[in-house]
This record gives sequence, structure tokens and C-alpha cells, in this order.
Amino acid sequence: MVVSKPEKVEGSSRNRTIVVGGAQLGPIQRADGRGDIVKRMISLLDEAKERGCELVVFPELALTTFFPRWNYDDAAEVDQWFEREIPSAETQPLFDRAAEHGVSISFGFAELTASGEHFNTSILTDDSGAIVGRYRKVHLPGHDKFDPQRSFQHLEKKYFLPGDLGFPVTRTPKGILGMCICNDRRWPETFRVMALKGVEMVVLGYNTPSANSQNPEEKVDLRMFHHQLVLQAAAYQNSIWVVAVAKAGVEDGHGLIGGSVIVNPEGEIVAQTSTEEDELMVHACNLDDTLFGKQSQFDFARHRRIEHYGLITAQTGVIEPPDGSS
Ligand code: CDT
Repeated sequence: MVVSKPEKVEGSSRNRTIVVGGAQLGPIQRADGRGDIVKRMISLLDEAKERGCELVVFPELALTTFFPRWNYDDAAEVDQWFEREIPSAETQPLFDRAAEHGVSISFGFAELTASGEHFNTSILTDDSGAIVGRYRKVHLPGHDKFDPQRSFQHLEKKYFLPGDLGFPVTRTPKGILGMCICNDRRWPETFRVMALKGVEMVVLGYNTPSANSQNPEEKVDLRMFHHQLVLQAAAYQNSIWVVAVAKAGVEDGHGLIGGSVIVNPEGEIVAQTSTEEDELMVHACNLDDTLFGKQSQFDFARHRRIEHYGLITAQTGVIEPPDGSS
């Protein structure tokens, strides 16, 4: 029997493979200085260059401990964790090394703008170290004031404003890249909005506690399952690459999951870390692998039925049907 080859997908003659490094960071303690963290990031960047990486992705809030677990009321104490400029004197060496290697980087940090606004931000550079993309976290988890009921705090809603840039994507010489940050990955809208702009790879960093501060019964295995589930679903449902990178390990007694992964457009995990330390995972990601899904099952223009999606943007919470309706 002759099995016919699948039709060649449009655009597949170009080589659009990006060798991506996911540079997981181990824990950062409150007492650790930014200079030491930048040295750790540069060491991962050097390894990434040796292993052929063209893009290296670091975690959310890569320059500091995950400070929203601590309750501060003094503005100066809060602001110690924020960057007033990027690159800064302390982070310039990272940008310089990236430029020297000709490698693009993406990393997260707490951003304090000139007008005094606080955001949970990530940036993307080109291979000369110039910033070509900026994203400010939209879905801020947790709560906005000290909560004595929780076993530890998650005060992102106290310290950050919701991102004001939407979900931008950046056209790079290889393809269209987007960013999101940690909790954003649990919301399908995050990826769909970027996919509607043609995104081919979404990179993200995360700090995910190993425990649920409101449910001591919830085990780390379930938390890891949810983490992988949302990434694999997002990759498959949008036919995109997803690169997700942890800050992992025990920070001042508080555990963060590892489990950094690269997921292909079929939703399969193709690379992952195995420790909760500084660790690099590498995969050659062909952006043309997105084409088949984008031209078949997830050809949005042919199959989406937007006339039925209005509620997605019209309301946030649930409104149930009235009693007695069928
Ligand atoms: N950093 C971050 O967004 N962490 C969240 C934990 C939410 S628990 C209040 C996450 O989704 O992993």
C-alpha cells in the first residue's frame, strides 16, 4: 500500500529552527545580592552559548527572591526589590555577555517606572543585547493585604499593578515570539490572544510554591501536574512552542517547584530539567513545526465561532442561570 505523504505545509522550506536554552535558577535567598545572581545567570548563559543556544530564557523575578511571600508596609522596604532601570549597573554585565555571545535573552524582574508604577515585568532582547520586547504580568495571583489564614503570603496584588501592555508579540528575524509570566499560563486567554497575533513561541518564567498556602492537603505532584497540563494544553490548542522556566528550590524555608519544560506544538514535552538548582535545558525548536496545526485543526480563521465568545470579554465572574430555568 502506498501511503501518501502529508501535503507540504506553506512556508516549510525556510529553516526557522531556534536553539533555545531554558535557564532554570535554583533558590535565591533574601540576603543574596543582585551581583551574585547576575553571575549565576552569566554562568548559565556561557553554558548555553557552548551548547549552541540562540535564545536563553530565565525565570520570573530572576534577580531576587520571590519577595511577595513577605508582608511589607514600608514603601522603601518594598522598593528594595524593584529595578528603576534595565539594564542597571548591576545587570549590565548580563546584557554585555549576551551581546558578546550574540544570544537573545529573556528574564523577569520587578519594574519601578519613572512615574512610580510597579509591575511584574519581563523583557526580550535581540542578539545585540537591545531590548525588543517588554511584557507586564496581567494575571496577578494572590491577595492585596496580609492574610493571617494562609500558611504563607502571596502579596502580588499588593505590590504590583496589573500589566498595562496587553499581550504584545515581537517579530524577530526567526519568527514571532511572545512572553507571559507564571500565573498567566493558567489562563487560556493569555495564549489565545497572542496566537491571534501569529505567535509561534511563548516564553515564560515562574515562581510556583510547592505548597498551597490555603490547602495543606494539596500535594506537590498535583501542583506539578497542573503546571504541565496548562502548558501542554496551551501549546497544542494554539499550535505553538512554549518554553517555561522555573525559579526552584527552597528560598528562606519556602519551596518552589522546578519542572522547567519546553513543549512542542503537539503539546509534547521535549525537554525538561531534573533538579531544583541552576540548570540549563536545551532544545532545537523549529518554528515551522507550528504550521501544520495552524493550517488544520487550529486554523482559527476557518474554525473559530466568535459570535459565541462574547461573554469571554463581557464578564469576569460567573453568572448562573436563574432558578427553575432549563
Ligand atoms: N508567581 C506566580 O504567579 N505564582 C502563582 C502561584 C499562585 S498561588 C497564589 C502560580 O500560578 O504559579
